[in-house]
Amino acid sequence: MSIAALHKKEMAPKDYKSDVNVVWCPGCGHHGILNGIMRALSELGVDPTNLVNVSGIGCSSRTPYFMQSYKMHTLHGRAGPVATGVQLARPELLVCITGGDGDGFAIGGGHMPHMARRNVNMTYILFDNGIYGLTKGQYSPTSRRELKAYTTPYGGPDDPMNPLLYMLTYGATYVAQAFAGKPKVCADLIKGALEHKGFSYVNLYSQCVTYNRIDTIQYYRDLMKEIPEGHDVTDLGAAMDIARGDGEGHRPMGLLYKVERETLDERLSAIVKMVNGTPDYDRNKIVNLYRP
Ligand SMILES: Cc1ncc(C[n+]2csc(CCOP(=O)(O)OP(=O)(O)O)c2C)c(N)n1
Ligand SMILES: [Mg+2]
Repeated sequence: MSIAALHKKEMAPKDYKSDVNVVWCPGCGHHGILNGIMRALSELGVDPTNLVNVSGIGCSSRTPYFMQSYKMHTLHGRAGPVATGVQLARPELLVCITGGDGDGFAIGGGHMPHMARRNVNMTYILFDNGIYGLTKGQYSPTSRRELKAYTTPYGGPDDPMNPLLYMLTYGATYVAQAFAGKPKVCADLIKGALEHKGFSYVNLYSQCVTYNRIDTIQYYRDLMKEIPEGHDVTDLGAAMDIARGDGEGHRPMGLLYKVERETLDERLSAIVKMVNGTPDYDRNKIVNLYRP
């Protein structure tokens, strides 16, 4: 997708809302992220008929229902491969995944590195509440050890993973983080992600007021620290240092990394062009090379 080439439409953020009732708990951070997404779409003037929102399963994965766009609510953890297929089949559309920490990093974890290393031209917005919300409170790969969940009533045995370091390591070309209590910051980072050519990943902390009672909005307010001005977003080493944390227990808020790299659809179309432009290309000959 090139956002500049898309058909534009002037719409207020609330116009991106569908007529499906938002069923999240009152006070859930997911509301703030939804507002941030709609604000970003409005500022970019995205025509909802140019947008495909793909999700897996979870409270956060219900986002496509609440918004105007084409959408696919797929299987738990499988938004990535489905969205990759959509992007390759219809590269002229804007493709976006919305989903949770369980969906993305537990059952869907096997797909994450491949979206990043292949630089699939789409955006992944991860609602990170450190819990499985929809299934009523099991600990997730991003839960803190202190969290007493149904599956870890005495606290967890595992250290949480670091989604930012993970995405930087595997080659995502846009990596950002914020929290639901700052919808304007979320909107700005999502806007940048949607405009970016390549795989953009936005990690958005979200308070789960029902099943994760320790990661409260106040906890996130104290936890998040804006990335200092002057950070060079093209410096991978500097981005990784920031992703590791400041040593005082804070987590970064803002844009960590943004670079240009060839996307999967560009590389595939180059291969197709090469094959079509080779007069003596014989598909069977090449296939036969691999036969015993
Ligand atoms: C194959 C499969 N396994 C398990 C489930 C049950 N399940 C549904 S949602 C979910 C976890 C959701 O957590 P997360 O992705 O963090 O989203 P949240 O609800 O917290 O927004 C699980 C385990 C399922 N639907 N399908
Ligand atoms: Mg979750």
